[in-house]
Amino acid sequence: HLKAIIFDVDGTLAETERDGHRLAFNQTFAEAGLDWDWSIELYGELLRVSGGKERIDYYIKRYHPNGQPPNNLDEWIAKLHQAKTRHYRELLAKGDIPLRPGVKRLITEALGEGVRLAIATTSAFPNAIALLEETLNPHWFEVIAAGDIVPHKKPAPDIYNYALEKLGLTASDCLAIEDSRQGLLAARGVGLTTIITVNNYTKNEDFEGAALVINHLGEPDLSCEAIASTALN
Ligand code: XBP
Ligand code: MG
Repeated sequence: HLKAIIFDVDGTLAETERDGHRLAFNQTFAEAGLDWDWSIELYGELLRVSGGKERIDYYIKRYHPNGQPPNNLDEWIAKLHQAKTRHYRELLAKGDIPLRPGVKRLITEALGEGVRLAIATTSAFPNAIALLEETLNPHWFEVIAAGDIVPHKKPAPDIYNYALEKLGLTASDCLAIEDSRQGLLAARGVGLTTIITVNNYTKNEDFEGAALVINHLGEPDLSCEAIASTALN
């Protein structure tokens, strides 16, 4: 019997990466006078590092290894990342980043059936909240586990551990919905049955261990009950 669904945010609830996070990073770089510009293609590689601050750090070390790093690199990155969060929220407020197909239907149905909802994301907390405010309702989610609330980001299982603990449930009562291999590894790391909805950035990844891999949740016969029975059996 399914008690809760734990949703990833980026790439799962909405296609936030290419025209959301990526653009916000680029706007931030331009504003800071940096000539860094993350193309759609390069961003695909950078997405392998989850977490915005971690991604910037990786990019600097990989693509500008001979640059003059500021005295306190971590602090400098954290400041840059704060500006990025501001830009990202401004992009979201324009309403150009809609939910993926079937997301709202599944969530509404789950709520109607008393299935509890939670979020487990690598993204910064203000970003997750902003997306939920724009598209759904943050209050529908009992637990919003995000960003730096745990020390290790996906593919580490920490964020899912945290969410399960806060829900007071064990993995066998719940289902995770993810879009990436990083997310799958994190969810499987705590033993969660996981459904993958792929997107352009993740469609060629290895999803070994997923209970179900689909294009999106918009199939009419993918009711909450059907999903639960496919995945939990
Ligand atoms: C999302 C991420 C995040 C976002 C950027 O991964 O990797 O880093 O790209 O968000 P997932 P922040 O969908 O697996 O949670 O800049 O706020 O970190
Ligand atoms: Mg994701």
